[in-house]
Amino acid sequence: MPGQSGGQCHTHASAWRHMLAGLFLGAGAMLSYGLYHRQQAEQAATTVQPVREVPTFPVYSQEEVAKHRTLADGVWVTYKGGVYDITDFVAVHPGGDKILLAAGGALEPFWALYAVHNQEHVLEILSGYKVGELSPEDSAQQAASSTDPYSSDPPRHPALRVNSQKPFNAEPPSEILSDNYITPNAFFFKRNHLPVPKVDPDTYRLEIQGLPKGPMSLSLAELKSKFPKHTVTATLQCAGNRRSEINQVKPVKGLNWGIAAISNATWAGARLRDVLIHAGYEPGVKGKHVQFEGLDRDVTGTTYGASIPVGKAVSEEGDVLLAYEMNGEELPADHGFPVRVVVPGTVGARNVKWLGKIALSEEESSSHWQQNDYKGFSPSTDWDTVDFKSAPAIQELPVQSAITQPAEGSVVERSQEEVTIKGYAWSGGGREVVRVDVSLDGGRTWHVAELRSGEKGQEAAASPPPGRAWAWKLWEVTAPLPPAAQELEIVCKAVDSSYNVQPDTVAPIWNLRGVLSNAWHRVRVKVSED
Ligand SMILES: Nc1nc2c(c(=O)[nH]1)N[C@H]1C(S)=C(S)[C@@H](COP(=O)(O)O)O[C@H]1N2
Ligand SMILES: [Mo]
Repeated sequence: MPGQSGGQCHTHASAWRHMLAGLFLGAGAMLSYGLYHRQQAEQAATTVQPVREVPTFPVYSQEEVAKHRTLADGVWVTYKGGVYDITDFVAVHPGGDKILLAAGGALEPFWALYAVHNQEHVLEILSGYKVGELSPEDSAQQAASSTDPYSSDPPRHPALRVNSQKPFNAEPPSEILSDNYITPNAFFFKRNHLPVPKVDPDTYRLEIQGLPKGPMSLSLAELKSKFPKHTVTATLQCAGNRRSEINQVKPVKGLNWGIAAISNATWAGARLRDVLIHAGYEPGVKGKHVQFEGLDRDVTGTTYGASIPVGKAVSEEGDVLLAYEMNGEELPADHGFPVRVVVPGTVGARNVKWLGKIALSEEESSSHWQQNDYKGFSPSTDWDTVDFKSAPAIQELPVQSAITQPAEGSVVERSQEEVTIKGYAWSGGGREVVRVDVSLDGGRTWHVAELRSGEKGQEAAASPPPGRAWAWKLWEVTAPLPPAAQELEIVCKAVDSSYNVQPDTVAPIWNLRGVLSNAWHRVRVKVSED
């Protein structure tokens, strides 16, 4: 299994289930192995430290631990001064063989990267494999050297709702989301699979491969000076936006995003098309996909990666950018400094941050996130039957809308006589949202909302060119309170320029990864009689 990043914590979760099953199946063998080890440990304990109290463990030096790096020699690891023989655990480790990377040394640096391990039941499992104590000198030295790979992550705004601290994943409170047509950088949702890499803009090079003019690279200064600066306002949405609603139907793996894993920014940079042409691209050049690699890496050195169809990459109307600015500022660290790909109309996952490499290829990116994640499946597909090869990678996203105000569970005063509803609407592939319908009675009757494409009072004069509506619309409607209602079920649904509509309920679009969640958004509020 490739990189176990935060994004795959989900993968871990089910893997844990598989592992537990494995534990049961292998319980007999393991139990006897465990007993054998305990005897060994006890024998060793008596030789090293002839004391009566149990349990005592023998003391090992780091050098001794380091001799156990293979299944043949036994796989030992240390954690907080304890020594563990996890030879038998390797086969059932949810993250597979990667556990061997820690063999002969400390778990801390790995667990720091994959925070999914920091749970009580994981420690419990580990404690069953304890065979010794690490010598105090080696233990102290380890504590000093095991650094947190997330320690150089940038500071973040305290208003963000954090879904995961390491790697950092957060969304703005939904009320804030619709306050601005252009989401301020600090509030723009953040979705990182790995630690934020530190990139020196002076030595940065963008590698370009698979094009007629041969492998080449560009410095940041060249990217800025050799190619015209192009500006695009585009909404970015994570495939997992609104996963929490999918979770309510039946739990899935993944970050429990609310409705705000979506934001809108004005990006500026070089057009990917111009850079590809600079590298020799012309019609007829072989290659179906443009692959991207990030500079963020997991412990094995595997980088984040994704790809898009070449047609999107080279199209003049595709507006794909190698962006170095976000809302008039240099790209913030969390959003890909110094350069990220912005693929308007396409799922967040393909908008690769901290861009290190571009390659034209006959194949899609081989990365985990292109091959085994970010795909949609039938509600009947589960983790035992799923075949990731059977579904295409998500690229253009479906039509979406959600209510940002009022909040779920809030109270509307009867004496106000009316209620104002606000939200956002967007569709993938450059399809413009042409209408948003809002209901106060669960979808029996509807009001048509007013749409806007700019900050209040400074709306865009003209619609975007057909097929290039990359930015969301904010919408608002004020409707009379239904006379007798004590509770309102507020619903919104959007229609795009292809007359695509949102499904009315979540259950029929449930999928095991909880992606593509775009059912009618529903918010319940109480009407108070004052
Ligand atoms: N290099 C790199 N690029 C990445 C990611 C990542 O973890 N590493 N996450 C992807 C995902 S899944 C999303 S939704 C968007 C989020 O972009 P943002 O953090 O700027 O909102 O970045 C994408 N690009
Ligand atoms: Mo995402």
